[in-house]
Amino acid sequence: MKTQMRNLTLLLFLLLLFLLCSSVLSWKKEEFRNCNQTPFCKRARARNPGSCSLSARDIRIENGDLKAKLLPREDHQNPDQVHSKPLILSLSVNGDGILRLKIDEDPNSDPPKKRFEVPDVIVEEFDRKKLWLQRHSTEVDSSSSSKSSVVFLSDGYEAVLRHDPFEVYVREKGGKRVISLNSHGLFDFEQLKVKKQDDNGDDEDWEEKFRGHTDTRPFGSQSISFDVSFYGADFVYGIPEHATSLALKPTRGPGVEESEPYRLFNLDVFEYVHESPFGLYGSIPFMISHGKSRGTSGFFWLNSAEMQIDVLGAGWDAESGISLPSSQSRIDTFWMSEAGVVDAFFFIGPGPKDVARQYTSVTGMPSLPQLFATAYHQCRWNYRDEEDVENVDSKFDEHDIPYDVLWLDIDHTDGKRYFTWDRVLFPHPEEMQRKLSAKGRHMVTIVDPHIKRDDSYFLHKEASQKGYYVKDANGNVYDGWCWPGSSSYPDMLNPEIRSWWAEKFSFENYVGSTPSLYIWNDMNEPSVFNGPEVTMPRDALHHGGVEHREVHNAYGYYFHMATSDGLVKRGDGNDRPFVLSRAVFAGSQRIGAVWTGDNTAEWEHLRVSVPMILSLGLTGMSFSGADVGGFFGNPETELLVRWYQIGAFYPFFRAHAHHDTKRREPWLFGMALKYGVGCAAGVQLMSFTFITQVLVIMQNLERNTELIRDAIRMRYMLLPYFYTLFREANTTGVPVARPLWMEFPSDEATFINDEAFMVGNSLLVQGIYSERAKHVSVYLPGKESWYDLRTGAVYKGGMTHKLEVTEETVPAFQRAGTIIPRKDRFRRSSTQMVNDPYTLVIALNSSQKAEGELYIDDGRSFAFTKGAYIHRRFVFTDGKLMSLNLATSALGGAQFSSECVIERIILLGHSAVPKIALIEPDDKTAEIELGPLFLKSRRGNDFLTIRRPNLPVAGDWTIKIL
Ligand code: NBV
Repeated sequence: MKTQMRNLTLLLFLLLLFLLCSSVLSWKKEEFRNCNQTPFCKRARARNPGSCSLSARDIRIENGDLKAKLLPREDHQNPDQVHSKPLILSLSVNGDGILRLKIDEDPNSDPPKKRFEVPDVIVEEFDRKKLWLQRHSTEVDSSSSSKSSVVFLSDGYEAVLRHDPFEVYVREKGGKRVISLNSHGLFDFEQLKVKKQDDNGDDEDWEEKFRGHTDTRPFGSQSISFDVSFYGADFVYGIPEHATSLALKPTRGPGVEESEPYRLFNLDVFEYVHESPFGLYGSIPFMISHGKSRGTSGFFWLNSAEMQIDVLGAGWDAESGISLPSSQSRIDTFWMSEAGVVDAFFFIGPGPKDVARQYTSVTGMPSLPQLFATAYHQCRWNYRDEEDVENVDSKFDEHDIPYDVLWLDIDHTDGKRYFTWDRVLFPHPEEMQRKLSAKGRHMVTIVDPHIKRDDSYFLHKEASQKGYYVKDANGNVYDGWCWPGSSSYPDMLNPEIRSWWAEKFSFENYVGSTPSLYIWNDMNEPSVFNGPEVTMPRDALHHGGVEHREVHNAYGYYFHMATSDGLVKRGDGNDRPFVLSRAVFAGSQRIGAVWTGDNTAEWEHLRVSVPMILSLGLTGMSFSGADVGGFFGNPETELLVRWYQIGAFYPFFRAHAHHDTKRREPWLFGMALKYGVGCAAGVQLMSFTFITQVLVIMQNLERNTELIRDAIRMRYMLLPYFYTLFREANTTGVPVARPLWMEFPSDEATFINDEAFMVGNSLLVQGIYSERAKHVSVYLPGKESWYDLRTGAVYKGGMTHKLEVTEETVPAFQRAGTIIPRKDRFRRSSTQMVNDPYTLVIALNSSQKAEGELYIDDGRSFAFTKGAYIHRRFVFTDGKLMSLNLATSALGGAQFSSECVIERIILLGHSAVPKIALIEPDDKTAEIELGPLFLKSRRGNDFLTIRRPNLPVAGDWTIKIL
């Protein structure tokens, strides 16, 4: 009996421990609407192909655009009895082959209000590149006798407006189609209306309820939807933010398991799942198609209302009777939005990098971050107090681990009143920042958009007095619930309010801030705990009578913008801002960085982080990362180490954790993490196995720290390469982290690969996404070889290699034919490495050639925009390496100089064993020896190393290998 009791108690105890230990992670699906619960989505999905009866009429060139009226066909037949209000269509053409299509209500037909067009996204230069169309030609399709108007788009392309039924498409001159809109006749545009007394229209038009929230619609339903087809396409990508694969899976069609459409609606989704089309924190309505036969094209719809997008599986339209005039492979998509106008851009590519350039020529280039921001960030919710900060900071030094930024989450404030400090925990914020700054380190504090409704809080007082808050549907200040309790939200759509907000970051206004302090914007979807779907009601009102539904997806963008402007304005205005934002929209790349929000410490979340970052990069947001280690839950040691190893290659590299998790700074995770929250320890308490395991773990502790240190150091070594890539993104729109197909566009084997990615054009990184993996398959594209980044071992390109997994690193390879600049000395922070010498790693291809670039500037100010930078191209050919100038002097003549030298050149794949290197123009020599790839390499081959050539990094020189 006694034994039974004991067993039972033990069982209960184990059960209790299990419940405590297993983090019951749950995504509260029912809090969010699905398409069926979203009237505009449900209606649109129910429509049949061919249901659009609009045709184009009154076609003319006006102000350099092709204009037309869209009217239902029956109105054309009885022009005397026109009963519909027309829509106005305009097509304009911009340099670089970009077609812009706008469709809106006719201002002459007295719409009850102007529909919302998203301001401040399209960059000014874009409008200046408009081509003024002079004429259009008309052609008649012999089979259907339908007429079309054709305009010039670029040398090889034309834009076509078919009249009846109306359709817009881009084609190669006289030939194959590239992208089309309304080819399936799914276009629909609900015009604004005002409720009349006797209106017996659908109730849903005027009011809708969801989980106890009522959404009033004073102008009725105002949605827009249409189909878009991509020709010669094998896959479509983009439209972040979703936790899903890079190549977007069909959401409906024959043989497709019908799913929700990809939703674009900025939401704070608690504990999101790793494979779902549901909308997360950011929305970028830009889709890219890619295929072997045609290459790449893109479609961007500038619209900030909720959007839902279906990717239609082949054959979805089989019964429609519509056949498109193309034998090419095609992907059809269906776009639905709750409000706004049609303001759409067609990008012709034809290469992936062309599309990146074309999209960023509309929405702006990614800004160039400060150098420190490209290094490693240490974050946690929360570093408790100044002592904690000091302790964490000094431990990094003690363990010889570099880091650049220490982050403070919401609890550093006085009761979640942003721009304040909890003076008990943080009595000396300036001194704390100065201490970090003395080591070249920085601090980031969080500033969220919910303002505590506390009359003694200066920010609330001012915002209320000035009437700067978003209003509810009745015109009263909107009051929602968030961290500080009852809160209101500044109306960031209003430029005046943005500028007021920006002032709050001046050193005088933000008491306790110093020049080394930067900002983190969280919860800016905006997140409202008691709002519908955890956000602001759609009928809330913004500046100019704009309903929240119209601007929702851009609220966070404007908040991010105002914060970033604030950092630019403070001080001398010459310090590049750094603001991390959770919510993003098209154009956010100009403002700052993004991270993928509250992920979980699970292998599948590590896996999905890669396609999420790649999708963001494809749509402009190059500076993106995921919380290393996973925000929720406690990662096992192995997962944490692997996460660091891949995180070191994310463009934005930050470790972060929820306050309920065990501390996991690089030096102290071992035992604690291995045993979760002490569960196993509890069960095995004092047992022999437990004690031996503790001893093993103690040894591992050191090893684990070493592995993380190595991963972080790898990032620091590669900082010159990363910074060069950030500059490339800043001038071309091509992201730092790229899908393989961006570098190998005709290699089909790369099209759905989202487990590996390219960092720039020279590095391929493959993640390890499972526990205790012994082997990993790595596909290395192209005809040339690849060199293992650590060992220099050579692998053939164009095939999949089954490799043994090592604990030291995730597989990473340098592509033959490239040159990577590195800095090999380890310091406390990137700032302290500024004057350190460079190493060049030259990976020769089969023709014994290689090329690479290095970009350097002051890493801090805007002087680079006036030409103060060094930009070199290194070319290795015919046995000599040349350094050529790439900097243009046209920018305004500002200078940047550097005394840094190249102290080591490592040659991989050289076919001979030369002894000496001759440097021109000085006629000096340098020795060539066999040396390791890394100074502290414990193993590996020896490679040709030119020692101490000490070549000026800024100069022109040639070095011959004899
Ligand atoms: O500010 C607290 C957290 C933050 O640490 C995290 O990174 C954000 O994504 N924040 C969300 C709010 C609470 C999340 C449960």
